Order: sequence, then C-alpha cells, then structure tokens
Amino acid sequence: MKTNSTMSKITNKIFKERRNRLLNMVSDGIFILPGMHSTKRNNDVDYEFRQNSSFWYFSGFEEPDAVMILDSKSKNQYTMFVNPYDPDMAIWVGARSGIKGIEKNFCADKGTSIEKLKEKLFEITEQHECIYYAFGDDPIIDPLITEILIERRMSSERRNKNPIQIKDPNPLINEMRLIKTKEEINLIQTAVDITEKGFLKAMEATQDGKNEFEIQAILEYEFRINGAKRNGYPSIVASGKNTCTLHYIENDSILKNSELLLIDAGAEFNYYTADITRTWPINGVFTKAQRAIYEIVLEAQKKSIEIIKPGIPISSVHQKALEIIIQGLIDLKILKDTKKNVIENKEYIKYFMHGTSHWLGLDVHDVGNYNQNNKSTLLKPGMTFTVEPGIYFGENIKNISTKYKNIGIRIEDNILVTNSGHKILSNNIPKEIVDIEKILK
Ligand SMILES: [Mn+2]
Repeated sequence: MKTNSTMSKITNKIFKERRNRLLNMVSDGIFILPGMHSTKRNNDVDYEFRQNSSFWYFSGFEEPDAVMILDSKSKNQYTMFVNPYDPDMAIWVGARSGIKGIEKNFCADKGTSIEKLKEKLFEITEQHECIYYAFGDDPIIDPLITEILIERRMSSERRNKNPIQIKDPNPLINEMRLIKTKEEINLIQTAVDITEKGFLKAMEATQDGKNEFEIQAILEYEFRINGAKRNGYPSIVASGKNTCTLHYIENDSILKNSELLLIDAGAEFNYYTADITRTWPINGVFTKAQRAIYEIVLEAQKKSIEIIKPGIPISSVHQKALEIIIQGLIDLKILKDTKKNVIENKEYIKYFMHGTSHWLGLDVHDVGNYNQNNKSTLLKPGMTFTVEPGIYFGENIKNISTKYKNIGIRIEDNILVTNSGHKILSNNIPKEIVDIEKILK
C-alpha cells in the first residue's frame, strides 16, 4: 500500500502548536519532560529504541537521553538537552542530531548538551515557583528535582527566595492526547489499514502443522512492506489453549487441526498504533461449540459498538458487552444463575476477566482518564478506543463440558467517536463467521 507520507505526517508546525497549547494551560511554570533512555537487552546489545510517547508528542525527536524544557517566561521557550554530536558514534551507530541539529531540524529555541543538565536546571528553574515534572518518570532527573526542591526550601527560609512546588504535568498532557486531531486520526487509520493487510495474509496462511511464529512472520512482514517499521506492541499469536492467556507472547506452539488461532496485533505508523484482535478456526471451519461462543462474543462486540456516540459514559460500552456475554453463557447453561445474581456475585469474571475498552493512540493503552469526579468519562468527538469483549475457557475452568475446553475468543475493533456517533476504523477486517470461513477456504 502506498501511504501519502506528507499528508499523514505530524509536522514541526504541529509539534510547535502542541507545545504552545501546553504552555497556555498554565499561568506560571516550567515543564521538564524527559525522553526515553536505551535499555540493555544482553551484554552490549540494546533493545530497539522507541521514544517516550508524550515526549515525542511535543517534539518528534527520536534519540535517547534527551530532556525537554518548556518555559513560557524565558526568551528560549523551548530548550532541548541532547547527546552532543560525536564523530565516533556517527561511524559506529549513526550520526546524532547534536545541538545544531535539534535547533535546525526540530525548531528548539536552544539546544544544550545533556552533560550540562544539572547546572542548567538550577539556573532555569530559578525564576519559577512551579515545576511541572512527573516524579518517577526518570531515574536521573528524579534526584535532580529533589535537590532543587531542597535547595529552594532552604534558601526561601534563609534568603527570601520564593519556595517552589512540583506539579504533575500528566493530567494536562493526557487531556490533550485523549482528543485526536484529524492528522492523528489519519495516522491511526493508516495503522489500522496496514494491520488489516497483515490479518488477511495471516488468515490465508493459517494451516495446521505450522508454528505460531511462522504466522507471526507473515503478519508482520505485511506490516513492514506496507510502511510500518514496527508494531505498537508485541504480537499475540495464540493457538489452542494459548488463546486463553490474555497476553501470550511466546508464539512458539504448533497449530493443531481443530483448534482456534487468536491474533491480537497492531502495526505502528508514524508513532500511532492500531490494536486489532480476530479469532478463527485453524482448519477453516468453526466447530459447533466454537461457533456458539464466537456468536456470543460477536454479538456483544457489535451491540456495544452500536451505542457509541458523544455524551455516553465509556463504562456503558463495557456494561452492554457484559450483559450480552452473561445472557449468552446463561443460554448455553454454562452460567446457572439469574443475570442479576451473576452480575452481583461476579460469576462471569472467570470467563470474561478484562475490560472491554481502552484508549488508543501513541500508546496502545493510551493515556487519558476513564473516570472524572468519580464518574465514568463521557465520550467526545475525537476520542479513539478499542472494543474487545472476549470469553475464555482456560485451565482454571473446572466442571465444564470438554467441547469448550481451551476455547478463547476475543474480537477487537478500533473506534473513533464522531460528531454524530462513531466510525469503526477497522470495519474491513472480517469478523462475520461466513466471511472468515470464506477466506480460510
Ligand atoms: Mn486492546
């Protein structure tokens, strides 16, 4: 698939607008936003680097160890501390942007070497009474902020300086990230479209005797050749009893004839991710028991999507899915009590133990509150999230007919709240039984 990269890119102009919006949300204060560090994998090998999402949201900068300072009072509103250019590094691992690069290519008002962070941080915070910093975010910055706090506390007592307070910037940032702009929606849609291609190829390639990781390779190959350089999270490619392990990522079992295959995966495109789940029979035809469970999950998923529109609480989506799943399990005599009692005693929880929805964006479990003032968050246009009910009969389930054993079924789509209702971004990925069986033939 050809993707129009200029249309769907977050430009420097947009990054700047985001920084300005954040600064305009506070009357006084300085934001200290650390980027990600590299993480060791083994010996001298690091894990693939991926920038912190909020840091990227305001900068587009992809190198490790950087720290962003946003300061509305200073003539340098946007200062970035970065690893300096290093000719040796350039030869071995690639050129860093360095101080010049961060100013020229990422529009920082001022670039500074990360080695000067400590001394500069004292200077920069001097004029302020409030620091926005999320304690616990960064093991190097945490103690520096503590030092500043202690120094200011002492000097305000002895030398008439103003004391300083620390505030968490995340509520402000998360509120911004929760509502997606049209550029962001385009990127999520592209990630979903790429993911769709992967799912279709994975379905076509499904065959007993193959290893889960072979199917994973086909799925992710499709992601790569369609423009997604990485996944939003490790793909879950689970067959047989593995379908009942919610975050199964070993992906190394052999596909068996009468079992199910569950794939939960998402391509990441320009930092925005999809998050899709489909479940299908390995031999191409659902057994009667698999079909019975699948139909319940599908109905729960479709009916809970139908109600999505601005103004309804996000919790009502889960509530709707839960009611349908409970009724379905009662009809199959798997649950043997009244709906009311099942809900009260949470008897459903061993079959459906996770939530139905989470926000989706730069992070697969994107930031944003699910509750505000002790009430479930009301949906607004521009919010994107998943709807993913499931039913699982894993090893923990005793006293169940053997025909249901090891069945795990989840169906997940990505939804955008629009002005008038909603849009299913992943509507083209087959989930009706007849469509799935047709592809697998
Ligand atoms: Mn999900």
